Amino acid sequence: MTPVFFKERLAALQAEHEELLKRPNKPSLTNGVWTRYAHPILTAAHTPLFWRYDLDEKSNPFLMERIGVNATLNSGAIKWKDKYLVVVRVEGADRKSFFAVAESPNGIDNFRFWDYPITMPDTDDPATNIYDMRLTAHEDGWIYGIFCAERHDPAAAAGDLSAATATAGIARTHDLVNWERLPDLKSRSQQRNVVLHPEFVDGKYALYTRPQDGFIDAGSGGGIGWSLVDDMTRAEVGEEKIINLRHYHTIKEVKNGEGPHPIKTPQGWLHLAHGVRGCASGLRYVLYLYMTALDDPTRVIAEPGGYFMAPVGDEYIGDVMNVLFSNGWIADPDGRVFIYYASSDTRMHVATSTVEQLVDYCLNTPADGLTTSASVETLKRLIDKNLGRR
Ligand code: M1P
Repeated sequence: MTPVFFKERLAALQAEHEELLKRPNKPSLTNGVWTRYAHPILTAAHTPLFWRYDLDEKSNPFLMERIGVNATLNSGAIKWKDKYLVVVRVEGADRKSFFAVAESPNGIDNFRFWDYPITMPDTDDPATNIYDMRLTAHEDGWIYGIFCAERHDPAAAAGDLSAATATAGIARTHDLVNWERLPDLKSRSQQRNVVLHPEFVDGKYALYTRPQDGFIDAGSGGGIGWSLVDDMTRAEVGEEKIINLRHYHTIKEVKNGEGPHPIKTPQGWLHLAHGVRGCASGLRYVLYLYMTALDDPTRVIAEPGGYFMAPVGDEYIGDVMNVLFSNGWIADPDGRVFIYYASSDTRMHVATSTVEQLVDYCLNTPADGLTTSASVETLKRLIDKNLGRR
């Protein structure tokens, strides 16, 4: 029996989808450093209907969803032909992630996916899953995408179907449609959160790395690393220097990782990263900022104590609770910064700020003194200063 409601239901679905895509986004919350917006910029429901439904009444008389989308998360970002583009990690109901481009005219709403997802060529050793692309328009003229390529661990014990390995996959493009896949990054350790610095350093490509002992465990290798590479077509991590360390009883006690590539400012390179700590309810992922010197991007010149952004309200809830993660931001020539972040591995948001605000935040926020006593002394200094001004 062919239900009579096919056309009505399709029209209703299309109207609802269009309303969601066109929904204006308004500022909702600010702390003087960032401004959050009322709505996520992308959810699973934003993906095109023609990705999820067979729109042919004959082959899909019940207008069932045929291909489920579970989440839209950790997205790389780039300004491209005056549009704000995000390369979204789209996760299907089958748990496989893939990359798809969505674009917006203003960076805060009206994001729309391009018709087709990215066809990322495989290497000779195909990955099971790929995700979390960092985009870098490098001064060599290419746009590079570096992402995590995940495979079942060949050393896993028989029957262990969850042990995996994380490797940095590398690809490059001139148009974000056609991608040339390069060999995966060679490294002694597993690697996730690898990011290409936008400029040559000493005539070499520079990578932010995140050496880790296992798929989840950063272990002894934890910290954001730095390594120079001669050739991106056969990239290999040689000497690896940890430039941003983890510390006991901080927001990055368990692990940390570089977000998007740093923004160049007159005062130094501005970095966005995530820090992870453990608690009774699991891991807690927050975002933090730090700055490094222009003449030596490995030398930290400022690092505010604590987090820059942590989950708020609905952001706590999702597939992986208590997580903010960012691997994309865009700095406009006028100084506005669009920070694209995912909450709880489920949906994408934007927060806005300016280079001036973010640098002020980095240079004038007290560093983490690493003990309660140091924190209290820092607080007392501010109180002393403020009491005469009440
Ligand atoms: O689930 C939170 C995040 O966990 C991993 O990040 P990291 O390696 O830094 O701990 C990644 O799987 C990331 O995609 C995910 O958002």
